[in-house]
Amino acid sequence: MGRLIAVSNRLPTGPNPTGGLVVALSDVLAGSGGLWVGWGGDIAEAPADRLADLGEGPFRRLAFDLTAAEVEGYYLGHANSVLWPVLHGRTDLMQIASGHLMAYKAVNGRLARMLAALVEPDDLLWVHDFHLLPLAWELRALGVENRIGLFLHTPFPAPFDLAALPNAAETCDWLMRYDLVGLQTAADLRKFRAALAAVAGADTSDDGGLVRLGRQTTRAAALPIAIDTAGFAALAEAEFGRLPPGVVKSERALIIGVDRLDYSKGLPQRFRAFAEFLARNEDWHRHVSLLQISPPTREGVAAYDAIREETEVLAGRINGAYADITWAPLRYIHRQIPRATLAGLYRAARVGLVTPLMDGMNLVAKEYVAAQDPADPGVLILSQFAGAAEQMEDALIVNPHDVEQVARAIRTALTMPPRERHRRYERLMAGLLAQDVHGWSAAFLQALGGPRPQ
Ligand code: GDG
Repeated sequence: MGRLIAVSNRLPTGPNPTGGLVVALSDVLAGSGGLWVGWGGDIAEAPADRLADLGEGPFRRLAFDLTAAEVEGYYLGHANSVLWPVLHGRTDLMQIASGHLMAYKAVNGRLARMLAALVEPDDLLWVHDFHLLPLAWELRALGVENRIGLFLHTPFPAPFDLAALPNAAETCDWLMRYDLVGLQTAADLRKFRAALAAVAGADTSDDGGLVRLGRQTTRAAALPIAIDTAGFAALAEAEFGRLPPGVVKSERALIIGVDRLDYSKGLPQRFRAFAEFLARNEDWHRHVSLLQISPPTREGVAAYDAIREETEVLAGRINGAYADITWAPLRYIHRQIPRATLAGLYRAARVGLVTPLMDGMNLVAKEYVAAQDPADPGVLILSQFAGAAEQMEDALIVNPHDVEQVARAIRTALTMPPRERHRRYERLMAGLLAQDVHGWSAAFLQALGGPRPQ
């Protein structure tokens, strides 16, 4: 194999970038002399046709810039105001603008030209996520014949939702130019095949995963992303002891929620379920608190301003109704906290509350379990609509729309006997150890490097 070239919207930044994806790809990138290409986060005056070499680190990083207009059209516009809602079944939130679609294509076209200039014949290209759907199409147009794989971190939509895109058939055509399209779950794979057949008339009769459309053939596979289980467990164990005094109070049970502030994560429904739990369980007043950590994301997109408003109003209302002079039932943090602190907090929490309305995988569910103390593990409550639910059947699986059911699950989790907590934790943890992020990246690269789909 030649070099691995990873391409994503955002380049991992900082002196010591963390996160499972970076951990997983670091070894392969370093071992193959490979590189990672992405937006460095800078805003340029004019579209630049050159990548900046950020040099040092575990692997080589090459950054491109975006202009303010490109951030508006490509990133906040077509990617986050059209594709993200469609991929999450929220076509009602789409903000279609032809100028945004043009900017999306222009950025992908420019990135393809910069990549084509540095690709060598044996390199493997691994493209990440919905920001870069046209990249393989653009690269093929420039004569790049290398293996190119896409991993889609989001769910894949039903045919009906995909059809709501302003360019549904073109989007299918883009996907067909990849040698491999990796999806999070078996359910997403089924929807991918159904949508390509319904929207573009693709032939999906092959049961080996090949999809054919005109002269193009691609391979689609369910390759669920995972975490660096052992590394995260060790981090949580070390950091639990470093939590500031007062975070863990022996008389008070902690419930934790961690989600970018996104409408797909179901925060209003979660807060309503917690309020329902408080209303029905007076014996738990003063003995439980929900810590919700929700760093800001995609600010400036109207739907994100709206979810922030709704979440803050609900949080204020719950504390107004239930708090007393020594206890607030809900602590809501709208800032990013350090990853190490997060790991310690997961371990301190009796309950992990992960209730998205729609989620590609949801790594928080996996991190919460990996962080638990094996001698006294907490309980995961998990939405049936998170991709993670396909693998994590030993969580308390809930319908996030059903606030009464989630309220009951909170009580079940808080009162679960130790034997059952251990049984569920051990099965979940065995799954996370057997399928970690190193296995995931190896599986993707093996599928990408295997026989070319014909
Ligand atoms: C997309 C898909 C898919 C969160 N708050 C803080 C913080 N985080 C970290 C978590 C976790 C990550 O961010 C979030 O990952 P998720 O998987 O939960 O969700 P998305 O951001 O929506 O990710 C998703 C994922 O891609 C991978 O394929 O699972 O479905 O939507 O690692 O720990 N980290 C720090 N401070 C915070 O305040 N340091």
